[in-house]
Amino acid sequence: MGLTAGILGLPNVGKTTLFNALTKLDAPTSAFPYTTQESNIGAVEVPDERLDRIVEIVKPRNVVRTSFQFTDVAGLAEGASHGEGLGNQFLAHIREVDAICHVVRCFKDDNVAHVNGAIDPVGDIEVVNLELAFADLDVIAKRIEKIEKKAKMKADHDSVAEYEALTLIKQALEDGKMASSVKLTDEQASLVRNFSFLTMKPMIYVLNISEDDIANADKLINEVKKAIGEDNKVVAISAKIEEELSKLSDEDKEMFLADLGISETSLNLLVKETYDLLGLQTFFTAGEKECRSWTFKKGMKAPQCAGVIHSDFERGFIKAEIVAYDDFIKYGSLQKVKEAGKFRLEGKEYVFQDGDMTIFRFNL
Ligand SMILES: Nc1nc2c(ncn2[C@@H]2O[C@H](COP(=O)(O)OP(=O)(O)O)[C@@H](O)[C@H]2O)c(=O)[nH]1
Ligand SMILES: [Mg+2]
Repeated sequence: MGLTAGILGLPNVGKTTLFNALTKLDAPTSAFPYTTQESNIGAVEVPDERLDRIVEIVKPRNVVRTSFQFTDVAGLAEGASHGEGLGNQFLAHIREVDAICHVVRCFKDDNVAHVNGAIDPVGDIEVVNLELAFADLDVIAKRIEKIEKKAKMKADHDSVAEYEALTLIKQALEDGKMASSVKLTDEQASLVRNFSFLTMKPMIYVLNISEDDIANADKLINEVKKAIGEDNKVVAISAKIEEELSKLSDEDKEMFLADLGISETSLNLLVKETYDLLGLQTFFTAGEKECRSWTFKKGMKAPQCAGVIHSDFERGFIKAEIVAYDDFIKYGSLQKVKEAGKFRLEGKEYVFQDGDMTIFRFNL
């Protein structure tokens, strides 16, 4: 699918630690700022209990889980928009990501330097978001300079509409809001899309908490939401624990989680939320040879979804045989679903739904 979620935040907040936990890779972390000079990129498997249930029923010889990409973006600092830290290079990397996991340091550790001296999650969030806003304002100022004259003379429709959109976004940013809060018409949105505004990207806040605070996670989340707005997505995670967990076998991990009295790690929750933030959904193929989850973008039609598996499937697409996941579980086998009349044959215009189980019919 080519979409990537960027991990972003001040230095030494645990971004690379989180990246390692997510990808099970081993990128270097350190107690000193700016260790990550080059962005780390890795794939993350999407946990899905539905696939687990399908596997229990079908008992295939092989199981493959879909994945998507995370990027651990190198070095943001206060002043990045003026060239501090890795400066502009950093901002260019952020422009390329499709959603942002904004990591915020909540853990205390005297051995790990805090760039601003003290633990202050809400203050840090403001610092980072302000840098993103400055970068966007910079882009807007340059563009407005170029098109203002044309727009004011009402020379052509597009520049008038673009000017209006940019002015709206500029105003929001100057009021301390994100570009994503601005309601644009479809036309305006498409005119400003190419600027890839940083504050327009969907964002989830990841509070990196101490092990001792796991029990208090909800309280912390609520405090942060109260300060930055209730409609923001916020999760709490202990990156360090998650990194340790990611190195355990599934069996040991389950025991560890049982000890903590939880069934799912917050890491899984973060992966699912980010997947959703990117507008991604899942369909399944379920054969005796292999059961597999596949990723598609919300709104994709049947031939495009076939193309996710293989470009030949898209080119030669005829029909998609579809069974909804809930029906499959309810009736217990494909045969019984068919007998109950819940099996569908869909054509080119069918918009795939999250959880569809499918077999593509194609002709080459
Ligand atoms: N105590 C504690 N240390 C952490 C945690 N997460 C990261 N660290 C440590 O903080 C330092 C910076 O982490 P790193 O992932 O490199 O931060 P980055 O600069 O944001 O990529 C490393 O020494 C990590 O081991 C945590 O949850 N608790
Ligand atoms: Mg790092």
